[in-house]
Amino acid sequence: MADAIAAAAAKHPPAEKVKYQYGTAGFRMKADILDSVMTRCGLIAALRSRSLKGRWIGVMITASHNPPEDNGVKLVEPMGNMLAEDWEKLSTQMANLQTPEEVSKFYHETATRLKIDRTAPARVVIARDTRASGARLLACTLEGLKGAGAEYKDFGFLTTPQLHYLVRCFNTEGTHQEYGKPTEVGYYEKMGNAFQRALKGKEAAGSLTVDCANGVGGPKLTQLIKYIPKEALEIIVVNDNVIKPESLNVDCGADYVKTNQRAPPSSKAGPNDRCCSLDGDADRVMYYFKDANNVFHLLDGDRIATLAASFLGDLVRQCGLADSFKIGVVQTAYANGASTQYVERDLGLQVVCTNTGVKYLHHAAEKMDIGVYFEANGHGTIIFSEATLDKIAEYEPRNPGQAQALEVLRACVELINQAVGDALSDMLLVEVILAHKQWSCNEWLATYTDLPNRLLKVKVTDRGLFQATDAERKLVKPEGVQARIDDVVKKVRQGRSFARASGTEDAVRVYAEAATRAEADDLANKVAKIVE
Ligand code: 16G
Ligand code: ZN
Repeated sequence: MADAIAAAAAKHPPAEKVKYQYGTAGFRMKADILDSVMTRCGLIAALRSRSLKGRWIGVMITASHNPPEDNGVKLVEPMGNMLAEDWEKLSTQMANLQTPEEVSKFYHETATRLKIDRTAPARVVIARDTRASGARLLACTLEGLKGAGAEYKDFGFLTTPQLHYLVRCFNTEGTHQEYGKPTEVGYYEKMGNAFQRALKGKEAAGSLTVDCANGVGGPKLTQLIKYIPKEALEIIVVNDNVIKPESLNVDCGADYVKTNQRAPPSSKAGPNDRCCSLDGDADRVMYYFKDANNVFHLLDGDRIATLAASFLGDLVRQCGLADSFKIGVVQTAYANGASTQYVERDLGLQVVCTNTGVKYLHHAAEKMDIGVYFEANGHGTIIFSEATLDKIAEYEPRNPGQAQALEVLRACVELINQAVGDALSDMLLVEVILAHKQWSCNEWLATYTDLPNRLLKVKVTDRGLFQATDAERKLVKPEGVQARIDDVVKKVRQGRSFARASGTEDAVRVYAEAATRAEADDLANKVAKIVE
């Protein structure tokens, strides 16, 4: 075994002078320096599975919304969650070892230190997005898996959330937590059924145009549509060209729409047409439309969270379950202040703010009975605690009204991908809610008015100097900087601003919001000057 591991590592030496880091979204960089990382991730995935006595671990090869020449890899825990933090560290250490002998030694020493049975089975599910480098990087990963003697199932092309779904299915098969059939078709069947049951005869008003970022979401959505009756919802698929991988995320997709605050230039949508954009691996979704005056409006992650929280709150009340569990909303500092106020004041629900990065939101939501979590950039989902799921499953309605609401609630539980934020699942949930409320995007937008805001990126020599606290809303270092920020914020009506070191780029991000656009811009510029 020792030799097989060293032999696998020997096939792909690490690139010179590159420091690899398992970050908030796994390893992500230019695809041509990733080969060694992939093989080693194969080894780590096998070891992680062995540490859990052969439970299935996921490996997803993707770089999400990054440009076509990038790629990356993330590992998935048995219930479909992101990799545990101590294993992120092990992955980083493994990726930065130089020689094959060091890799083999590290594998065995880690096994010994963590008391992992090296003869335990190792099982891994693997998939990739549509990037041109994917096939090569898959082969590199398989070399690691084979070197470690792991059993694996290669599912070819999948969206990131589909891979998370499969991992959870494999690990819950035959238990009372059974999540679904562990096949790609099983995913579509589950979504399609739940969607129709949740609609309860309601129909979506008008069609939905979905921009798939020329990524894997395109072909997968085309499959999913076969399980959705056209009378219930007509979906128009655009930007689904995966034959030309160099078009991935170029002038389209959720990140383009959010960053540029505009529809993709190729969009042919007319006034009041409901549109949404997925990102390259279909775990983020952004809604948007142009109003009758051709003004563009974005309905981002904050909007999806508030819509879902208000709908679930109503459903739970209609079921007669309002006293049984609490719904909470998890946001980051980037959530628009108006959305926070709407959830707390109008919906009467608790809001928790966490650090940026999906795993932080997910952990906070896990502490709630029903936890709605979304980043403004469109990544998020809703999770139900075990006790909540049991109660919803066992509850006996007392009248026909309760029975009706309960059926919709149970269908929503099925429709929501509780393993991870899933653009396709989130999108169908939004469609269900709009159909029930008989709302267009205009009514959705009218629930509250966003405060004007500005996001700036400030280049700094060392972002490590910027240390934040209080969910990244306050800087503790460099000393004195926060006091100066507080000073300028104080002078602005409805002003709020913070500066935090980016986790993915060498920069500090500055966010500011205020009562007017001019004040928000001015505040952002002033805070940027302070951190420069
Ligand atoms: C990562 C995170 C994303 C977050 C972004 C912030 C995951 C899967 N991805 O892409 O959620 O919004 O980082 O980037 O957690 P920043 O630290 O550069 O602002
Ligand atoms: Zn993504």
